[in-house]
Amino acid sequence: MFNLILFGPPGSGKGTQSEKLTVKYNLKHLSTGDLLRNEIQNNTPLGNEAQKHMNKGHLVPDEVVIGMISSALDSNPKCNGFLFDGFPRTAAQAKALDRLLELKNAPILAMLALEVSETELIKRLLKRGETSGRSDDNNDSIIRERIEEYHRKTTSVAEHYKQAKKVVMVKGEGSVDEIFAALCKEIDSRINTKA
Ligand code: B4P
Repeated sequence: MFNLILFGPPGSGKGTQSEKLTVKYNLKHLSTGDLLRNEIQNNTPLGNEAQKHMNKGHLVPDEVVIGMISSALDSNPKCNGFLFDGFPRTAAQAKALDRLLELKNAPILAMLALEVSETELIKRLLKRGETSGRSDDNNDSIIRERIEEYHRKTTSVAEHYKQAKKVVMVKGEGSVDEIFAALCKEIDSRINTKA
């Protein structure tokens, strides 16, 4: 079993690349963004709480997100490994994930960090906002707030994994296939070293 974290600012392509990586490596995709949007769509109390934060471009409280991930891990005891997409996003989430994975004796193979310029991020998210129906994508100031929130609370998560020498920086600009090939090269070299 091996686990990967796909890391990067909003719009860096985490969701896009996760779809391809989970197929190639037979991993269970855990996107906290998708899990939260699912709760919102189902009009659950958790979804209603999450929506208030997401609509402002803010992160959802740690305890909500950690609880969701913990039950998703428990619901998939037999999978080949997990691809965490958009999680962890705070230092508290990173510590909680360490504890949860320790219990399963299933460490993180790598944190793959996508690097994309701010101009490109804003362009991509506004473009997605034209069709996605996502209220956090179609407003320039909410998008900027999401990027600010990333700098305030999320960039430090990479430091946590740098200490364990797990962080791999990958250029997130170029075609989807080029970026996918670069990610696979990094993953394969780590799987081969482990074997
Ligand atoms: P998320 O759903 O995680 O995702 P995202 O930040 O919108 O971006 P992602 O990087 O996945 O972008 P994508 O591939 O789709 O977060 C949404 C919100 O949920 C957060 O703001 C927060 O409020 C909440 N949340 C989620 N997780 C949380 C957590 N752990 N703790 C607290 N709160 C949490 O790509 C974006 C666009 O770019 C797409 O349209 C795509 O087609 C395009 N694109 C992708 N790759 C491209 C390429 N190479 N070239 C050109 N365009 C590309």
